[in-house]
Amino acid sequence: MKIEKEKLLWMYRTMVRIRVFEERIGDEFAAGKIPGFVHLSSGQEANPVGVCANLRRDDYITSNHRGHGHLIAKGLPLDIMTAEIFGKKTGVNKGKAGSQHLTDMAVGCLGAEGIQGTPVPVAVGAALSAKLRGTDQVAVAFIGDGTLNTGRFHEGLNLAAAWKLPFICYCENNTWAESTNIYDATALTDISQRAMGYGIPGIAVDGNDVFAVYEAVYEAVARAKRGEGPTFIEGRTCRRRGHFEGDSHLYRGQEEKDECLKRDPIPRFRKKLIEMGILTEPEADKIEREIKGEMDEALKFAEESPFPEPEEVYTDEFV
Ligand SMILES: Cc1ncc(C[n+]2csc(CCOP(=O)(O)OP(=O)(O)O)c2C)c(N)n1
Repeated sequence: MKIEKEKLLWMYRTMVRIRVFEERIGDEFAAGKIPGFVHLSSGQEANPVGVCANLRRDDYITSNHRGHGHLIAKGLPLDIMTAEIFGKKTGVNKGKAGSQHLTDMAVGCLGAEGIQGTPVPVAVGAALSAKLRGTDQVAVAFIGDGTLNTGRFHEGLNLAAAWKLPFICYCENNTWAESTNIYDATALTDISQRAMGYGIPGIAVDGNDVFAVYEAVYEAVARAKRGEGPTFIEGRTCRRRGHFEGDSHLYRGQEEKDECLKRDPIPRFRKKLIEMGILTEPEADKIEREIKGEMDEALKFAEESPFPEPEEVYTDEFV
């Protein structure tokens, strides 16, 4: 499939942006500057980028606890996102959402959710709204493999299939749900086969290959826009870090961790773009430098911003 140069460069830049963001947020958390929990998505960047490269700004996404990459790929600026994670008043949700509930309607993000499974019915609702309003918008729910056994997943996917809604369920299968492996908790580990139970297509792709993700989602978006209903896509990926920052991460063997580092989607994409003549080594290095500078600015903005006033604690709870 041919992807235009401008889009390929956006995809590369966005994958690097997510990696730089996540690694710096990890450092800031370790330095005690971030309240609450953070769950980083380093290693999984090809999934949000391959998905969101197919979406318009007015398409919808919902996300989970490991959501930073999804929001960055959908267009949320780093400064107001960093400020939000720092709990600051200038954050995209005025410092009241934090890492796990980042929301920005301006870029079609209906919210990250800390409760597993919730991204599915919320995105299905958005897909129903698009259908009723007669728009050609699509809605994507990002979930992890640990969410497949929740009732919300089943109820949402069933309804979306029955009503042929413009919905895509994208599952980042990193094979771990906290410290529980998919092989210990799920009988059918070839999870894209589950789609058969809903009467919809189920596709499995290498979630560390951004081209493979892009192509699968391209087809799913076209199907949704034709009014043929949802698609379930499994991106087979791996996380480079622990479940959350501070996780001792002892439940995974060294061999598996090393294997994940070798599967890094970013050098793989970079190499491919250089072979294709889209990018040169110096241009790729420049992109990385620029993004590090952008992140320095975002951190400065977050650190220098004030916390919300105590009297604001009950405002903006419902909008
Ligand atoms: C309904 C519900 N049950 C349990 C939890 C606790 N919990 C938080 S993250 C997580 C694992 C999620 O795994 P997965 O969906 O595979 O995503 P990953 O962390 O691998 O990205 C669990 C069980 C929760 N947040 N919500």
